[in-house]
Amino acid sequence: MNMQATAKAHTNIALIKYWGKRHESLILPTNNSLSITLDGFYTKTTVTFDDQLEKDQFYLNDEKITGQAFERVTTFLDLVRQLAGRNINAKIDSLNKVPTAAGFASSASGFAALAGAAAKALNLNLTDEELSRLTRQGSGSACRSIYGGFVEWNKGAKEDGSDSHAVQIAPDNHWDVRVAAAVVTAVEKDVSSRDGMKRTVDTSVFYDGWLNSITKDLTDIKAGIAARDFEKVGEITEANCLKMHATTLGASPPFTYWNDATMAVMQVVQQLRNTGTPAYFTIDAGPNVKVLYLPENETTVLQALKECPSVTDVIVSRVGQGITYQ
Ligand code: 2P0
Repeated sequence: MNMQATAKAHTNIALIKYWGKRHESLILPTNNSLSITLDGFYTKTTVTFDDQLEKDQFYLNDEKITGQAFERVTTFLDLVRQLAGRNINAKIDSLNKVPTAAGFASSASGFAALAGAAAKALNLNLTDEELSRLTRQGSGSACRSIYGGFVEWNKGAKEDGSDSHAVQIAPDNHWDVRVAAAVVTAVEKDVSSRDGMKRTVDTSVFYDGWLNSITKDLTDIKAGIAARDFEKVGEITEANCLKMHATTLGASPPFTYWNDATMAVMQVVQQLRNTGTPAYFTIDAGPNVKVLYLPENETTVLQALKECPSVTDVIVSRVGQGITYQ
């Protein structure tokens, strides 16, 4: 017997960051987060369940993957098999159109596409909400990539995680904001986001301050998105990013994802604002900077970023769609 499905999911950029878990293996977050799904970067995955296979096989961009990355994928598939009540191995073929050098977590689009394809291949008929909840257990930020547009991940309150999933707050055609990824380095980060957020939760003297600021940031940014108020959304996005990164400096041992190139791009964005161009930055668990701007300022923003000596590449994304199947 041979059951196959293909799904495509885009990556996302958080405006209000997910930064910390209250449960490690269920991947339950300490705070709600809010993201934009991006059209530029995606993972397309075909999952083929085949009772002739002795174990799972995982190919990423035609390369056979073993070790920790394989284990994470096969452990996640176990969850899907359990839901379907099937004990059958699978071949996973993933095509990743996410330039890891651009600092976008491929785990978001990767686990969303994997969850969607695996669930469909096993005829689970999940709603988007059920799929988001399942996807969350592969990688937290991936639960937001099930939906297009502007997306909030509700942290939920239940111990079993049944109320922790993403919801769409506005569709992709609600507002044409753009995100430019300014690539500053291709060097692998030395603290993974998973380890970084754990160290922060466990030790940062600033973590309570971070958590206490989330409710207001979320309320305000959702009002800003509804009203398409770019300056409001940009200011909250940038401040939320700075607060998240401040928590790493208060951890023990302290760490930062920034380098001098990161700071140089932050200054370019500040300079753009000083000269009348609204643009705001956000940064994830790595040194690259993503810049939010409006279409009418695209030429000015891209030129300023490209002129920055620390920037090696600039990649533009628009607001993207949720998961699709082929
Ligand atoms: C986010 N990040 O909201 C935040 C901001 C990084 C900084 O979600 O452990 O790969 O698989 O749940 O989702 C990156 O963490 O972590 C992340 P796991 P994930 O986008």
